[in-house]
Amino acid sequence: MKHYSSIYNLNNLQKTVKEAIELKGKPLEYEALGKGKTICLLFFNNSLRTRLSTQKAAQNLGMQTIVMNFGSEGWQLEFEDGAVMNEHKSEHIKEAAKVISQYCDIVAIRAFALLNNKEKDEAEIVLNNFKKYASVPVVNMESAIGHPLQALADAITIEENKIINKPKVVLSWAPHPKALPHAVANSFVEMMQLQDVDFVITHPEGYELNPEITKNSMIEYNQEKAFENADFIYVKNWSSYKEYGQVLKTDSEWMITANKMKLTNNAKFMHCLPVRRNVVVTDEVIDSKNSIVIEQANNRTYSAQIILKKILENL
Ligand code: SN0
Repeated sequence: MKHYSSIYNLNNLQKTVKEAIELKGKPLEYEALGKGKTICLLFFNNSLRTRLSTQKAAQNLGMQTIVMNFGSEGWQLEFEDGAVMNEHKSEHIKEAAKVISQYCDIVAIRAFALLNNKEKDEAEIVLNNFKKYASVPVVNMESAIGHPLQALADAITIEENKIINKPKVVLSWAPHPKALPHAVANSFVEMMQLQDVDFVITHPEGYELNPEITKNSMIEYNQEKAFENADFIYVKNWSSYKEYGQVLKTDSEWMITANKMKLTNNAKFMHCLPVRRNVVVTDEVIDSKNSIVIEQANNRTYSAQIILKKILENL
C-alpha cells in the first residue's frame, strides 16, 4: 500500500482487521521494520487520540516521529496554482510538501472540513495536494470527508466485541452545540457497508449524509425503532450535509439515554471521542459496563500500526 487516504486503499478489510488484532497481542514484533525511518505528523486541527496513538504505533514499529501543529505553528499554506501570494499566505504547498518529504519517510495529515463550502471540502485540497507534491506516502489522520484510521479501529472493536456472527450495528446522530464534520460518520458508513453486519443509520430529517456514500444503506428516521435489537450503538454528531455545515437541531430529544439503550439487545455503546457528556450521551450510558469507548480508543494504536506496517513493507 502506498497512501492511506480512505478505507478503499485496503484490499482486504476482513484480513486487515484480523492482522490488527494479532498485532495487538504482540505490538513489538515488527520493531525492526521501522528502524531508521521517520514519520511526520502534521496537524491543522486539534487532536488527542490520533496524535498519541499514531505516535505510539510508529514507536511500536521502531520509527521516529516528528510532530508539528501546522495549523498554529506553520506558515499559512497557499494551494492555488498560479496564485499571486501578496496577502496572508506565506508558503506554497509545492515547496512545503517537497521540503517535508526530505525529512521523513511517511507524512500523516489532519485537516478537517471547513464546512463553509461543500465543493471545496469535497476536493480534499490539503490531503490531495500533499499526495500530489509529496514524494513520500501520505496517511489521512482525518481529512475533510474521511477518517479511515478511526473507521478501522471501529471495525477492530466491533470484531472483538461481537457475540453473534452478524450483529446489528446502528449509527445514530446525536445533538451537539457546534457544527461538526461528516468525516467520522462517512468512513464508518463505508466500513460497515463492507463488514458482515446488519447496518442501520438513524438521524433526524435534514441530516442525511452524502447519498453517494450512504448508497443503499438503510436509513430509519425513528431513532427508537432503529435501536430495537441493536448489538452496537455507534453515536456521532454531524452538521447538515444538504444545508451544508448548518446546525439544524440542538435539543436533547436525540441524546443517547439509558431508556433508549434498553430498547437494544444489550448493545455496546461506541463513540470516537471526544464526546460532550449529557449533550450527546448521558453519564449513565457512557459510564455503564456496555460502554466500550476506552477500548475503542485503544484500538486506534493498532489501526494506525497495521496501516504503517503495510506502508513500511512497501517502501
Ligand atoms: C471532530 C469531528 O470530526 O467530529 C473529531 C472527532 C475525532 N470532533 C470535534 O471537533 C469535536 C469538538 C467539540 O468541541 O466537541
